[in-house]
Amino acid sequence: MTTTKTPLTQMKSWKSLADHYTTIGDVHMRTLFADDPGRGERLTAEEADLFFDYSKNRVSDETLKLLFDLADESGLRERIDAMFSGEKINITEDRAVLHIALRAPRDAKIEVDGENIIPGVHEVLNRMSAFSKRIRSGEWKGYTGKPIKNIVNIGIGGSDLGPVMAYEALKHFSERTLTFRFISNVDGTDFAEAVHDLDPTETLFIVASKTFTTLETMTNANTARNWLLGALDNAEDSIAKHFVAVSTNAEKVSEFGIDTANMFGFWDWVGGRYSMDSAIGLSTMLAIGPENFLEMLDGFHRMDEHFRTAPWDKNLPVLMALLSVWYGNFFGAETVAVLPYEQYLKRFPAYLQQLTMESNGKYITLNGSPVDYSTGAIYFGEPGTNGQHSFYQLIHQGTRLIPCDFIAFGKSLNPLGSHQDMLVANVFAQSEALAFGKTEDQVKAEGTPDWLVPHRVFEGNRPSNTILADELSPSVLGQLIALYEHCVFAQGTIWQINSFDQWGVELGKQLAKQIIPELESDDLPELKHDSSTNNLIRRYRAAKEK
Ligand code: G6Q
Repeated sequence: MTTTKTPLTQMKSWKSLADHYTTIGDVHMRTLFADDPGRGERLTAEEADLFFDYSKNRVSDETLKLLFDLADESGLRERIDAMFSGEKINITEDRAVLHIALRAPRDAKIEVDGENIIPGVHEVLNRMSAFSKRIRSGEWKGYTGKPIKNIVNIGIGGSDLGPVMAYEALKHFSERTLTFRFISNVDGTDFAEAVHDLDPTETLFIVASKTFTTLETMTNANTARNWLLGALDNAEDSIAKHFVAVSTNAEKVSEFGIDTANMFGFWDWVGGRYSMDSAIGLSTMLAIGPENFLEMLDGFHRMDEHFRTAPWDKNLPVLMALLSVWYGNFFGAETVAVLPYEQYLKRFPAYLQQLTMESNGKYITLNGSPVDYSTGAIYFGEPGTNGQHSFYQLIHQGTRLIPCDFIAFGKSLNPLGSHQDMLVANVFAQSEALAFGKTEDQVKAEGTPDWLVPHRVFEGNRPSNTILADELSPSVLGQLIALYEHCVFAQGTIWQINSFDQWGVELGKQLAKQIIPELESDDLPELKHDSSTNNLIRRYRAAKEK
């Protein structure tokens, strides 16, 4: 299936932006702020608990107008409506894209193939809540009668990154008598280290896999089963007490030996990297409790409604998306740094790496033709202030333009003396330094010797957004995630790509399946790869035998 649409670079608004870039591209933010002193208050937007300051960007009102024209000409409004109404916009997999249904209220109505999917969503949420209460209260007992103390999520990619990130982000709200671990890598070390101090009789495994066929997850799940059975005299009926599954594939779940009564389902209209608020978030609910989980869903929903209804100039995800397109396609920026000044968000950049790059790392348009412009940027980041003592140098004085998203909070969940003031002072100092820099005259006025002056000049004009909220809560986390989810979709819409498939991960998976027996067989089989791969396989086999 293909869609007909004016190619991006032939759109009127695109051409106007290209023209406009020649006049504004070099204008310094010092000038933009000097000419418009109210800019810092004006170029802001607010929704739910998030305050968004986008004034420190290389844009004028004209730039914004042209970017909004681009959103219109790209049919963004229609695409948003199509997504929310359950149209199968993931055309290469013939699927609707309805993560927004996972957080829709009970009385909402969204149809897929003629069926309202909302009652099913709430039915699973109810089952997750009932199960979480049984585990958290100690009512659910392991095979030997002991309550569960350890919860181990086994999953990878979308079935791991969201749960890990959310657990870390909301640790403050978590039940501290429970221990949470996450196993994703097929590297045996991940499993060994995760369970080395755990008692199998007090451990519950959540096998989280949409397909229930993923090599890494099934390998780890089998190892977990053997680990448990090894401690319980191979009592197969212990599995029901120590394993639950989160999946769309009931058949494979029961083949593995998990009672489907202990399975929490979701649907093919939830993409892996958009699934942390589905049953894939069971570990999150076990950690923070059903009420907090529902509060998080409410935060997502508030951002969903905002994205669906707000005009572009107030629409946080759309503003973020348009700014990133502006830098990526007109300034040649290749990356975006996400810099949360909140230790609990330490895994947020890693989570966003998948959300952004697996979604928008595509060079083929919805029409099936190659793009002639850049698409998805490289997202990376670390929590502040740590990053400042590491890679920020390149953002300040390197040769590349790296737009930054700073995320900061008014209050700390762990108030300690003046820590929070110091933390937040650093956020504001960074965005100020990036935007305005330090001129040669300023450096000289400090008495710097002439030869050292060029090294100490900061040219500035480096853009950033600042997202400010009062405090990190389950709802605020939901708002932040939905903000980036919708930003990704808006970017993908402008680039005319499908943000919801991931064919790029397939080839490596297929080849690995072919290579596994070549590493495991007793005798060296005939190798038919290229000379490099053949040689590496031989070296590995030799190393194994040493
Ligand atoms: C996400 C991707 C991918 C997926 C994992 C795990 O959008 O599709 O990261 O989540 O490969 O897949 P399963 O949940 O099927 O094991």
